[in-house]
Amino acid sequence: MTAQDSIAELLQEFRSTPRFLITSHARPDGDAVGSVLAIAEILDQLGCETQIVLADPVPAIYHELPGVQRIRIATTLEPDDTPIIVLECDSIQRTGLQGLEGRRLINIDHHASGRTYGDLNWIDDAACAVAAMVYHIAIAAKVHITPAMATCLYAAILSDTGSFTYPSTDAGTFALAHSLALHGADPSRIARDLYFSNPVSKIRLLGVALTNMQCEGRLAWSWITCDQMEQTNAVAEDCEGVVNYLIGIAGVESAVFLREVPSTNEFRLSIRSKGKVDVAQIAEVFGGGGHRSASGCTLQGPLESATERILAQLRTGLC
Ligand SMILES: [Mn+2]
Repeated sequence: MTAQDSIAELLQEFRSTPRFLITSHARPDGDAVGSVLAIAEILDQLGCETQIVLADPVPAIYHELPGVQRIRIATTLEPDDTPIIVLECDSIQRTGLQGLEGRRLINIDHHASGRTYGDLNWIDDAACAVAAMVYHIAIAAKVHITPAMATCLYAAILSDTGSFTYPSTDAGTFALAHSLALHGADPSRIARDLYFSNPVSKIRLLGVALTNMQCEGRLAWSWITCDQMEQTNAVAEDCEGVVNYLIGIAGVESAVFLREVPSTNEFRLSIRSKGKVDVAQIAEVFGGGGHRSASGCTLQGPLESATERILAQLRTGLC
């Protein structure tokens, strides 16, 4: 099915259904937050009632996005027959929500590890962000791209392309950014909210993570324990982006950052690659997923064994 066919199928669904519940993945990132807000606004204009539910709170750097107060945090959905639009999730487990089983699901995703678990599925692993797919839906639906919608989509694309640096960034990405700026997205204002509004805890935590860093040939890795989180007064979202400093080292091909999850024996991993190693595949070995150059998964502790298991996979990938 072509993208046009997928969009036509989605629009038919949107125009014939009075209400939708919209969700995205647990520990939402910029693409998750920006895309749920933008698609909610498209559906408003199409006359649908919507509610947005996420399993985890919106990170502070996205609190300025227009409409963010519409997002409700819950981990269990009431039994109901409202169809659910699931954005940016390669499986229903990724939502972190209970109660999706048996519901009508509309799956819109761009992960290499994406699965067709929905009743309708549009998966485009070439899309730089789900927000880019949402933009194409807005154009096809002929809705008005408001400054609010443009801001949410631009913020999502800015964060999901690593500020226009990942391999998915091409001329089309800039055409999209150009259009969104014309429709009222303010690039410097959005960059200030995303990159120049960090809590001091995040910078202190970064200091500890960089002190922990190990570098061996083409591999770099680091970690943060629960004790170190407490010492720096940090919260889980402060760990976002630490891995990018590791992959930023000259000669490093793959990098991994491990964060200890409180009250479990688990570590949450962020994995990056400059392209030689497909880290989506490696994350899938451990039940995770993502993109060729950016992925994540969860491993059982202790730290030493979790580190050894992921490094063994990354070393094999580099051979
Ligand atoms: Mn994304």
